[in-house]
Amino acid sequence: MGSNQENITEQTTVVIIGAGVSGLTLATFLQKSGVACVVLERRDRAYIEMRQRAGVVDARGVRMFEQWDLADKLLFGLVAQTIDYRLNGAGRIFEIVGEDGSPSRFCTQQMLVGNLMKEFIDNMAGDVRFDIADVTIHNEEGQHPKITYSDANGSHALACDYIAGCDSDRGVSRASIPDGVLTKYSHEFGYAWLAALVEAPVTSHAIMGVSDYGCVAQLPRGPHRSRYYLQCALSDGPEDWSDQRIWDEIRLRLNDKTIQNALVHDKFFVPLRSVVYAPIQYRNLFLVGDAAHLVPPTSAKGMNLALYDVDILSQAILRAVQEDDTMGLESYSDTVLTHIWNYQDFAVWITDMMHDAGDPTQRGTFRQMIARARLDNLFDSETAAHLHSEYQRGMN
Ligand code: RFL
Repeated sequence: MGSNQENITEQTTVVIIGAGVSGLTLATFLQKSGVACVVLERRDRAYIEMRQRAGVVDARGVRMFEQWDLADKLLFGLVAQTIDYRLNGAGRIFEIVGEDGSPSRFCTQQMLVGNLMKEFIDNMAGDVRFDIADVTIHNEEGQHPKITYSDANGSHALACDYIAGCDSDRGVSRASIPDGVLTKYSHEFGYAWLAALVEAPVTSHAIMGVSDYGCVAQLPRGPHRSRYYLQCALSDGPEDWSDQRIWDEIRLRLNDKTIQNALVHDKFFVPLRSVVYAPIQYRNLFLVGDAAHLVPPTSAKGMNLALYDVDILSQAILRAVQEDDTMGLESYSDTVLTHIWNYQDFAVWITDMMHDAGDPTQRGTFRQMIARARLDNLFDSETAAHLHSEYQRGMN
């Protein structure tokens, strides 16, 4: 399309902004159902296929892909996800399964996104426009929405019925909603996590450990890589954390002197926060995934919450387009937010417990003793372990 065509407005049913995990999943479901859609992405394909993030698709997400007959194409490795909670080196392993006992699947976000690209673009001839800029949403009352954007060939316009804002926390979708429409609910935990991607063989389970030195987590990220997370101060930066210090702290916090140093591929710092926006729809624009809500990485669920949103939104769009029934779209925000608040409850509970039980400088020794009592209960009592499972199952 050349710049001489900038006055031509193309037509589609759904414009999806963002080709991350939620945008590509939604696009694949719509395309498979015969609903026309265009995905607009500011990065190039190679960059997106390299982006390292989540590691596990939960039981609910697995069922969703199975229902679309896509699980075998998109997800690899069938494993029941287990998580090993430790206090000063000792603890208990929990199995995390769906309410019907169905397992989650080990599949990194990177693998899932790569497979979605192959399915949507290469197999289904889906339309993703990479490297675009200046996305602007025109979503006026009583008018058909329109998206304008530019690329190397000039500026373009796309008219559509619905817009899916899958462009994460800093995208243009949420920012296009006028002031005063959305309420932002947020909670800052007061500390950060250093995230370090290391060359270390995965264990059969994820680990969440806490000791007097602070909290540490280890999550599988492919056959030979793990992501370690280490609680640190909000003000910490790379100069405070040499590779040697990372390994020393991992050994201390897991109370395991046998862990060997390995190559650290990258490290960055993530402040721990929970955020929910409400409502997550405005006229014909629907916010999805990180554009609508953030959970702290402690809960390892951001990608799975994004997949939940896609499940609800794709069904609602199909009902609207194929049956002229917009009820699902009208209740999209309420349906998703009920699920999100339940999950935020779990995320705050687990994050507080795992951090308070360690270094008491953040919230004091009283909170530390309460958190340790909770962890002991979790390890010792079937009731508390059951409560944990119920929390998890409620999310499935
Ligand atoms: P994504 O995947 O970030 O995709 C958003 C896409 O939108 C594009 N974009 C734009 N495109 C066009 N115009 C604009 N103006 C645009 N602005 C942005 C971006 O380039 C991108 O391609 O968001 P989505 O789809 O909402 O998915 C959310 C998940 O990616 C996120 O919740 C998870 O990665 C969170 N997360 C984890 N989730 C889990 O379930 N388990 C985990 O173990 C887990 N670990 C993590 C994580 C997130 C991390 N980051 C981001 C700090 C570990 C890390 C390190």
